[in-house]
Amino acid sequence: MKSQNSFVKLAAALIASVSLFSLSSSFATAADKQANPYGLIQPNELRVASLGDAKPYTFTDASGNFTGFDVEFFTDVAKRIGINKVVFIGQDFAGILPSVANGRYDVGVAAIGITPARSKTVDFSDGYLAGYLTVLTRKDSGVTDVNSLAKHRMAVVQGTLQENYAVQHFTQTDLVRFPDNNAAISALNNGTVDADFLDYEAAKDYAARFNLIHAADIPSFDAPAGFAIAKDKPEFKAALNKAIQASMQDGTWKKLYEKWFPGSPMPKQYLPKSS
Ligand code: SNW
Repeated sequence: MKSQNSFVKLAAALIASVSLFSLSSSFATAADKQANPYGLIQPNELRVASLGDAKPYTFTDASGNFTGFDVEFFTDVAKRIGINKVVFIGQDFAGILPSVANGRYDVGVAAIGITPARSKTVDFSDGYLAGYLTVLTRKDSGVTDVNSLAKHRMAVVQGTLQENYAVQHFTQTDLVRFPDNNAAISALNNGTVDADFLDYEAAKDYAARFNLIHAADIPSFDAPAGFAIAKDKPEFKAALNKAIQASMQDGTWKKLYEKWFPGSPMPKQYLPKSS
């Protein structure tokens, strides 16, 4: 009898302590949620994987600060969700999505096209840019359009939609893979390759700087750029989307677009509904 009694007491004590423990841990998660509702690495800061050489989307200026359309637009979006500290860190493009997926960064911002394949690794915000992929070339290269690309060497940055597209559509072209835009454009300028396949606005910038020409502009509207975040962060994703829509509706997106992409056609879906 006695031993049964103490067993009951022990069991009761155990149950009490377990439920106390789970109570306190559910308090802790509720408090965490309040202090860090979006599940960020640091609650009041956004750590952003980006690119230092994708002007005018994202690049570093003469003093090493990140700037460009994506940088200013994301900084505006961050402010709208109450975060003023946004830290951009330059990566190779191919490293961005894996490191966002494994939690080294809160978000990836670099004109990253939303595709079903990439959506297996990360989640994306709503789209905020839709444009073209450009084959850029020298005037003396012999490349004048997509048909004359055969037998020529063309640069692509590893992991980009351009690499994918070229593998599928330019099967007679010798692809030369580079880690970043700087290396790819140097190869074009020094004659190691005859073309460089990159985003339209970056191509436009290089064309003006180095006297290069667009041999082809290929629509990529089915893969609009979005902000990449780790999977299973519905609160973070919803907050980003709400802020993106607010920035588009009050004309901020439009103002930044005109600043960074002067003369480029503006996708209507991102303009204020009233206009
Ligand atoms: O798919 C396009 C989109 O329509 C818009 O023009 C912005 O660029 C894209 O997202 C394609 N960007 C490439 C990619 O996602 C390369 C990104 C980069 O070089 N930073 O692979």
